[in-house]
Amino acid sequence: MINRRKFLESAAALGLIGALPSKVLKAGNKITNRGIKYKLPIVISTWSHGLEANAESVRVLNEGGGIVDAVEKGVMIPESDPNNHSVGLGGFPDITGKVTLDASIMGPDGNAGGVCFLENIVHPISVARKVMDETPHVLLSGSGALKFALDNGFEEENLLTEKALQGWKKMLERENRTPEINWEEKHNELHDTIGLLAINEESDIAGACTTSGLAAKMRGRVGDSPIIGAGLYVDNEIGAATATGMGELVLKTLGSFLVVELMRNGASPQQACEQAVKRIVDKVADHKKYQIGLLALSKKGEIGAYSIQPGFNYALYAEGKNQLLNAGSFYKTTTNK
Ligand code: SD4
Repeated sequence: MINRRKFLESAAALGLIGALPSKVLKAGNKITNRGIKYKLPIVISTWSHGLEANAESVRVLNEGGGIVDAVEKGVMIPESDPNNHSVGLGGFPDITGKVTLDASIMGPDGNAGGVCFLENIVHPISVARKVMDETPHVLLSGSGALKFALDNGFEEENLLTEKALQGWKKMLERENRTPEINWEEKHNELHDTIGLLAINEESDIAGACTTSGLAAKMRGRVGDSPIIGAGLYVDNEIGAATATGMGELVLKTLGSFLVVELMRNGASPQQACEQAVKRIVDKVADHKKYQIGLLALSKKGEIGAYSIQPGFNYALYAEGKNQLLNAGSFYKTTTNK
């Protein structure tokens, strides 16, 4: 469970307290989602930055926008926030001091696009969208992705802010530099990808996922977020899933695809997230060192959320309310200490 004081501090820092329903502010609030079916539309996304992203997605839907526009525009909010050190502008750099970005998007028609190891572009999600809409490919990487972006009118920008640079320097001073992400006491200080799933009134589903990846990662490292089936998966007949946390664990288990396949075989989104986390726990020997959070959304309007460690929260917009909720977790106290 996220520490209440830290949660309130971080929510206050984000200016969200006023927007949060009192339910969220109660320590110990947890939902399991079993059997709850919401009216459409629904938007669900990872971490507290998801509140603003959801609000933007809903705005797009309310104005008659398409479901793919809604997910793209939603995640563009944290991408352009310099105070968010896990996505887009202001992201923590890799070990060489360069910010490198991963993103993917998938629509109800089964089409998908992604970019990885992309530098100097604030909105990798929009480049991923162009890959999806305007090329026969799914994934472009590195200098090829950058060239494609520039050819399509995107402009280069320095993404490394002074604050991110200072935070990165402090990180490098630490003796233990094993990647650590999403632990309850470090929430909002370290790395939080945004994965966002949405379903509109017509029951069409789309998803988007974007990140600067692990802070101080090896040069060239690509995580789960741009890989269709790992960080994001959508099947318009079944539902969608997205992942956050230590990407290597999600890549080894194709987490999002697994969640959707479990739903296809009859699991509810909540059961599917729990079973997929259990799979990671069973199959990945060093999983206790890491955090993974999974979100799922079904065609019927149910949601699921679950993580390995306590401390994973997510933003849910449903039936007119946009709220931050805590996910249940496999371990009830953190296991990396
Ligand atoms: C990655 N999954 O690059 C991302 C990082 C993340 O919350 O999700 N952090 O491995």
